[in-house]
Amino acid sequence: SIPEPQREAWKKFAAKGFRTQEDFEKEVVRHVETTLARSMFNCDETAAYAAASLAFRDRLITQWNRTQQRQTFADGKRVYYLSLEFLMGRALDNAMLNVGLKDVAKAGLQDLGFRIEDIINQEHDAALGNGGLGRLAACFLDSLASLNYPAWGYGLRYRYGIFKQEIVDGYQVEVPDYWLDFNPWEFPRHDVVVDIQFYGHVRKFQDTQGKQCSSWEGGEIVKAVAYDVPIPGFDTAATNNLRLWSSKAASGEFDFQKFNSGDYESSVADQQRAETISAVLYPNDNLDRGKELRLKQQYFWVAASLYDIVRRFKKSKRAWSEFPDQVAIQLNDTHPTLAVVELQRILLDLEGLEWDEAWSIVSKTFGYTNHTVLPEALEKWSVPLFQNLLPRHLQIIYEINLYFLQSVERKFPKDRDILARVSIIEESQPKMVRMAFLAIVGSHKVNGVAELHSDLIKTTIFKDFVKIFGPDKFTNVTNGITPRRWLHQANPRLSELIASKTGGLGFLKDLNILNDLEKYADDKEFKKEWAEIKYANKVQLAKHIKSTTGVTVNPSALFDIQVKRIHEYKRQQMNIFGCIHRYLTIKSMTPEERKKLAPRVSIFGGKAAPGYWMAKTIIHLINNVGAVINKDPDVGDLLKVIFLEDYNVSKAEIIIPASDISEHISTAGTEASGTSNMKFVLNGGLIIGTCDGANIEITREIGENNIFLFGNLAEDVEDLRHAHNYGSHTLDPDLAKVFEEIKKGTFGDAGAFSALVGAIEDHGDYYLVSDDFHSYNQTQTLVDEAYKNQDEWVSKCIISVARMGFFSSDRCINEYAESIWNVEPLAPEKGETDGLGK
Ligand code: NTF
Repeated sequence: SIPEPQREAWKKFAAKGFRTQEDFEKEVVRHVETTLARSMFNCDETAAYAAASLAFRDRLITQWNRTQQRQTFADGKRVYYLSLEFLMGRALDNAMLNVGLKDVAKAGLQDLGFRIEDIINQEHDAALGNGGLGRLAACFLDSLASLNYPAWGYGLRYRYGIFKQEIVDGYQVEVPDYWLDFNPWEFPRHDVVVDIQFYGHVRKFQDTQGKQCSSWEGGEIVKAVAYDVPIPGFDTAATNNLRLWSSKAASGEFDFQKFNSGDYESSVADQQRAETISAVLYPNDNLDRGKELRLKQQYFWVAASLYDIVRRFKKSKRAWSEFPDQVAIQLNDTHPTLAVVELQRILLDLEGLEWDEAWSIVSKTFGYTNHTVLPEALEKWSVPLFQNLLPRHLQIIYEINLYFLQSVERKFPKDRDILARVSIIEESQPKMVRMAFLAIVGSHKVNGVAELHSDLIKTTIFKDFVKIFGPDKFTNVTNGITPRRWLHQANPRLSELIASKTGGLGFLKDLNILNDLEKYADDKEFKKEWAEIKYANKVQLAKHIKSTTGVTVNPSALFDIQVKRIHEYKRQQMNIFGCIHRYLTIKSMTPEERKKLAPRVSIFGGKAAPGYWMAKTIIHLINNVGAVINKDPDVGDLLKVIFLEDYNVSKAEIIIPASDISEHISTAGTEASGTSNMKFVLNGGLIIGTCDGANIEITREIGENNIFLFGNLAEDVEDLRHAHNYGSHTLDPDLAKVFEEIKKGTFGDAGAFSALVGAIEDHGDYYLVSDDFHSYNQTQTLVDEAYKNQDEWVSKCIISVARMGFFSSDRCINEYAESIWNVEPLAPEKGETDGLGK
């Protein structure tokens, strides 16, 4: 660092963020003319976006510097959130709003000849995630910064995020998402590079004191390079860091020795092999495929992150025993579970601690969040694969398991079966490492993400572990969403209306303030403004639908939306069968009867994993059904079926504020929480849903009169499945008619959909579509009726929004901080906040 006498100069010339419109414009022009080497004669919208982003990035990074200095100086406990996915979406709008300078930017851009909306729309989504799990991580980062927690996110800098979805002839086609062409939001840290080892072997030896030691040797080295993304808090100068690792060949560009000896191709191949590690996000949601490259990604990311965390801790020169007082690491699902093993290895092999001492530090440091009970999503890695890639880690896992099983045996000496059930190693062919069990054993707290889900993990998949560790190790933290992005940014007019009635934007920091809205639930004037905003949002979505699909929809119709990853357990198939049922009903009606119907637009969106054939079939059916219904003159405006291509975060910001009703209709007990349910209600839409995940708590909060619940309960699912397979399984009569229509070829070649129909008719109907179909349609009829009474409908929406305070991710982060991490916020000093615009 700079010696004391010279620091005055540094202080005098310290970089400052702009505050005024004039300063903002100066910064934009400077970036256009210098950083981008352009001028007013060739500054297009892309360049203007780049320059505006760089102006904000400069501002954020000065705040970031101060935040980091303050945290280092305070020397308190930090949180590290390890997630293989961060589904951030766009950054510019978010930065402008969180810093409080959107108005300044808007005026400044206008003065320079641009419309702010056009500039915002230039940005490519940062789509480093699949769905709910990755978006939750992004909401958490926003809350951590907004609440001034000293926290870092650690992830991978994929060159390709989740694929772009195109619909061609009704089929999903995947196109690579190369998003790094120009990304002004990241800072490469070419000085923060970590060597990561793979393969090799373990050498055993005795040290000078005669102690048995192990050393991991040989194999190959790949470099991890840090890229930092500043995370601005809302209405605070605190700016946290998201550190993403990128892989690079250890030998630099390529191997010169090989190159000089004429082996050009293989020298480049080595480099490419190294870069492959962080090349692409695996596009599976709620599914584990066990590919070696995925395990490589996990170790690469975990080892680099831990190296960083340990290095930071060692600077403070504290005793190792204080590590858990300085460091809390949260495992976002089992993907980073290797961190448990890596920290044990560092303490044991590199720092020379004894096993018990090391293990006591490790198991106090980690917390594990489970996000699913679906068996196909629970990670397992084959032992031979592990042995080859991470031989030392496998040894440590075996040792962890040995001590763990010994403790279980001491506790339950008479129960022989329990050992096989809870062993971290599954005795299959080949043997498998059960990552969730490893995560439980290596953490001090395990949490589910909604009440029902947290109860389910305790009574089903982790039942034995509750017996072993006691119930206190298991807890619930119901998910939340950031109101900054999901209300203020996505629905600016609604946010403004709420602000006008609740005394400003304070509700964005304390969402319980929304309670104040309840007294307007019967206020005529307020309801009118409310309804106008909803209508305007629907007009905006209708335009998007027109421009992307060519279909005209009536903004006065009921907009019924289901957007989320396509999955059998989420039951988009039930929704589209419901649309067919509605279509058949309309066709069978007289024109007089039709006049009484409420017009509806059924809107679907979401990606199918590229290898998930059934999910792709569902997309195909939705598109084919739309193609028939949308041009049937008997139907007209009464029903339209739309599939929106390439659902992502920035599209969600247009879609969610435009819903009247949205569908959260998973088979009870399968959706751990769901988070879009919260976003839809917060934006003044009602929901139709099953008693699953967070729907249950949403009902508790907003009242059962304000939600349309239907279907079988989680506690009955097992018996129903059993009855399908061993008893008699009669198909719901309405569903039978729907299937008949599909088989007739009304929606194209029936053969294309035979597996989808067969799964229900002949193969056990695992997701209970037939069992819930009647109650689903009945409830949709109730929705139709309720929607006809607009006055009451709007009141329901207002009351629901007023009661949504609980679902802020701020509440959620405060719960983690208090009950799992034991960390305190560290607010910026007064002067630091002064830089913020209002
Ligand atoms: C998802 N889990 C769940 O399926 C959602 O219900 C939940 O809202 C989100 O996590 C966030 O908690 C997964 O994606 C995974 F990976 F666990 F399968």
